[in-house]
Amino acid sequence: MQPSLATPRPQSTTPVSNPRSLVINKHLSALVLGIALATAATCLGAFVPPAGLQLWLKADAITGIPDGGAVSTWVDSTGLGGGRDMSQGTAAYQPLYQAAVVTGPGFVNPVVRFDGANDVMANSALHNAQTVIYVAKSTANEGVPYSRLGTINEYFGFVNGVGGAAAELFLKNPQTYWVDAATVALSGFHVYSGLYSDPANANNGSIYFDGSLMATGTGGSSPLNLADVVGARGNLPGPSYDGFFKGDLAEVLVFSTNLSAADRMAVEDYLNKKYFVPEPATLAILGLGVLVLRRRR
Ligand SMILES: [Ca+2]
Repeated sequence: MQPSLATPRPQSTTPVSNPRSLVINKHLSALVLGIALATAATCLGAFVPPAGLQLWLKADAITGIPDGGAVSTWVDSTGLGGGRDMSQGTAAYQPLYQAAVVTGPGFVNPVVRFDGANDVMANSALHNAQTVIYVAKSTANEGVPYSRLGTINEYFGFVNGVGGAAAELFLKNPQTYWVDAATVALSGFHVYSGLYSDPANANNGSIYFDGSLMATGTGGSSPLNLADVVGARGNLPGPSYDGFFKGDLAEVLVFSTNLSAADRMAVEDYLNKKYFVPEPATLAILGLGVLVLRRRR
């Protein structure tokens, strides 16, 4: 005869209120917290982007602006200098800093919010751009989160379907779409990657959505020495802008090289961990907390 699965396990007789075990648990908890926080800081802080990085915009690198305040400068984090900071001198065209938008267990990330009407920022750094990767959320039908400003402009963005149900991603120059017509479900924040000549895809133009290849196109691009624009499509002469982006930008990385699959995935993994996965510290604390509770029964 099979033993009953419902047979209760013997209960531990260890008293829950043992003062000594409480002191030990407090010390253990403090130690675990310290180790876990250090581990989390190391995981994110140690990220070194692949070679060729030309622009690195992080909303969490913005300081001194209160929640909801206008952003006149979005500092570049490459350390290269050379006029890479994004700026907007006209108050009505400045996007807004939102302090706590991309949140989850153990992490809070700010964004820069564009109004879709006239908000745009540009820099004066002239550099090549072959790979663009960003974390964004679109809240309107059309918009260009990142583009290039020059005699030939190129842009990378997406068109939300009505109601935000679907989207087209595109990688384009003024004459023709190189990559288009990838329809994807869209809501919330995602990691978007675009390469003008993807070595992992027969050197075609490629667009990835959360790390999955969504669309390809032939045409490619010779390196172009242009400045950066976020929040709209930059055009010359003028400069003038259209295709204003309505939504939130959390982070943008631009490379002068076409990243290998391994390098692209390393960037996507860094962004995924930062914006979408609970901190290792939180997981460690939660896991060990359960362990401690079980052992104290
Ligand atoms: Ca505005």
